Amino acid sequence: MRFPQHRGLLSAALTMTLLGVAAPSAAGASLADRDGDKVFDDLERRLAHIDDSEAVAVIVILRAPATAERVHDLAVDAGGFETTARFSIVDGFAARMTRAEVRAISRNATVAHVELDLPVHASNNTAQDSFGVTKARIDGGFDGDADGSAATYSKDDLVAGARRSAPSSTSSS
Ligand SMILES: [Ca+2]
Repeated sequence: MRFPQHRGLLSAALTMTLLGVAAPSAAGASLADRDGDKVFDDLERRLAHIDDSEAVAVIVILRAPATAERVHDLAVDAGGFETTARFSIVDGFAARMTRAEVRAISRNATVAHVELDLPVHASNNTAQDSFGVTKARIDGGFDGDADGSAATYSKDDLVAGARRSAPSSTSSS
């Protein structure tokens, strides 16, 4: 499934929530459609610098499920672009489109927006304050201080950690 390798405002937010994926490396102003034409700013910049016949990888987010029939009809209406993946977690699909195809599909009422299809990078840093030792320390107010000096560490201070145990063997030999 190609979904985790794509980015975009909606898809990235959902991906981060479900899979612990961090914000795209190029996050920021690019993940916006400031002129409201349903084509993200970074895609518009890219389209401005390609030939009419060149296709770019895009993600199209729909306002309805990306059924095979719906995506096929959108492709026919917009000029016959190549669809590379359909998504079920979000209503959308990936495709390769020319500038004219992007403009055509963005005018369709079923389309929420069109964005560049670029890589994202996995990270698990954001969960540290929500689970495990850090969460327990925050909720319980534990600072590990047992020697009377919270600003320093000594052999008398307390240390907590988490260890993942190997599954017990079920061998019957
Ligand atoms: Ca735009």
